[in-house]
Amino acid sequence: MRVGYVSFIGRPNAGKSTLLNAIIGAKVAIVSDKPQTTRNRILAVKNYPEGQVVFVDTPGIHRPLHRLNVRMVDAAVETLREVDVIVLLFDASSKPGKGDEFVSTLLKNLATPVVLALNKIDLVAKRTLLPLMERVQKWHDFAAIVPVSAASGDGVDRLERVLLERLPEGEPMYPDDYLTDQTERSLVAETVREKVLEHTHAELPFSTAVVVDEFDESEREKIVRLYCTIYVEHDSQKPIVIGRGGEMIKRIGTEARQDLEKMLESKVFLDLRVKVNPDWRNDDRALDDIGVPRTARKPRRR
Ligand SMILES: Nc1nc2c(ncn2[C@@H]2O[C@H](COP(=O)(O)OP(=O)(O)OP(=O)(O)O)[C@@H](O)[C@H]2O)c(=O)[nH]1
Ligand SMILES: [Mg+2]
Repeated sequence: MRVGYVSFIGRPNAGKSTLLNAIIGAKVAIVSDKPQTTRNRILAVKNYPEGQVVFVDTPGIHRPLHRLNVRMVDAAVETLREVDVIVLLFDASSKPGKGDEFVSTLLKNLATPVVLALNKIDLVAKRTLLPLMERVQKWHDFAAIVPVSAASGDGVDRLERVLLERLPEGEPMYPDDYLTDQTERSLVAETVREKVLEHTHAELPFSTAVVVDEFDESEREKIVRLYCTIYVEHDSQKPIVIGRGGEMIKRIGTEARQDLEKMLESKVFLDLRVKVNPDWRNDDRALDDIGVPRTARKPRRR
């Protein structure tokens, strides 16, 4: 049996969470077209006839300007030393830039094999792939380069084969019905946040956090009652999330509830409120409450 940890790393928006969901065949990580969507490490397990792979999705690596982002980037960087194979995801429809070079410097001095996944090949002409491969090959001595489309599933099987082959032999670490380390509570908060990300623009997606205040499953067979707070940073952002006549918050609530009813296999009552928590992105206590874990690096004084 091949068994081990495989982490997805890369720039924000490369498609790491989309790839995780595609491989697992379930929505374990939220996805959005805004960068910095994933704020936590997300672990999900897949069993194969020939082994078990523990996939680790990580926040996109970027220049952190808030304590939140320091935690996010550290969470991603810390996984590099803890896994058996690293998948570096690159958005093949974007131009390689300084950020990508920075990410590849993190791979230096690691003995861990790194597989480069060129993602979003559905968006690019085939003839551009070869020159792109030649260019990105210089970043690192990759164990393999695999073009994929996480969105269409193209090439994903092949990537999984390549990863399995590079894992050590061993016995499965998780029971075969284990899916993810994400609690229902965090999946609820993330689902609500996904809808906020989908419907808001500019700074709002970055300054939003969602907390589940109450998860009432006392009548689980009949209905799950969820009470959540959407935090924003400024008074001026509150009316945007609420919308004219409450239109926006209603839409966010309806879409989140529909997803949650499928996920929890139950009828859902979802209560959303919006509160202002100024500068929560730099507030260690607020970050602990939101569930973005502390990392080894000490926060810098600002
Ligand atoms: N066309 C296309 N779009 C994709 C593909 N993979 C991901 N996307 C889109 O790219 C955007 C970012 O996807 P995510 O999976 O959230 O990216 P991520 O790397 O997890 O981003 P962060 O969590 O911010 O680091 C979303 O709009 C996805 O729908 C792909 O293969 N093709
Ligand atoms: Mg993500």
